[in-house]
Amino acid sequence: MDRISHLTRNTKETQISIDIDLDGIGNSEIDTGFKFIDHMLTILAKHSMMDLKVKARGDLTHHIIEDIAIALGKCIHDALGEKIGINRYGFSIIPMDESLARCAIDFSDRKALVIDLELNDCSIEDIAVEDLYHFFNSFSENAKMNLHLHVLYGDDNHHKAEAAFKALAQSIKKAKQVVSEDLPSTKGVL
Ligand SMILES: [Mn+2]
Repeated sequence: MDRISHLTRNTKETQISIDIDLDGIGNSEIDTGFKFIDHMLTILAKHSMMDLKVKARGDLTHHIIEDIAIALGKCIHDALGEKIGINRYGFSIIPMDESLARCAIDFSDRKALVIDLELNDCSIEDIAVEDLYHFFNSFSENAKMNLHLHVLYGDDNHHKAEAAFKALAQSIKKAKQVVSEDLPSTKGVL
């Protein structure tokens, strides 16, 4: 069965359209109006081997980034379906030059977020650091996943964020992989 999902989300604040194929080859078409988010979502697709199309417009930066994260999280949750046979867990430690990020995830159907990206400026490129934190909060909530994401060290904020997205991508790549015919839960439901 194809693990694909599409979501169009139109509110008075934003217009978001997302197409995802969990079993893709890392292709992406990303147009959010924010170059740094485009860069990060392109990285997310490439290093998780998901095909991803995102088109987003809206009124305020905070609204647009939040609603992209909501829609993207929902799409991943939807595309995972019953989660039969998936690894469920994924983890990675990824360098980006002098920065190092560590990520561990569980597609548990429950949201938990523990995050510290060690970002010490108010902004990275064309977005606010708080919008980036808000992205991971809304994403983990709507994907219904445990997300533990930490930058262990680094100097450059762009590198730190990029390492974090690459670590998340590598973790998703492992967690979504189908490795058996059984549901990976002693409870019998995910
Ligand atoms: Mn970069």
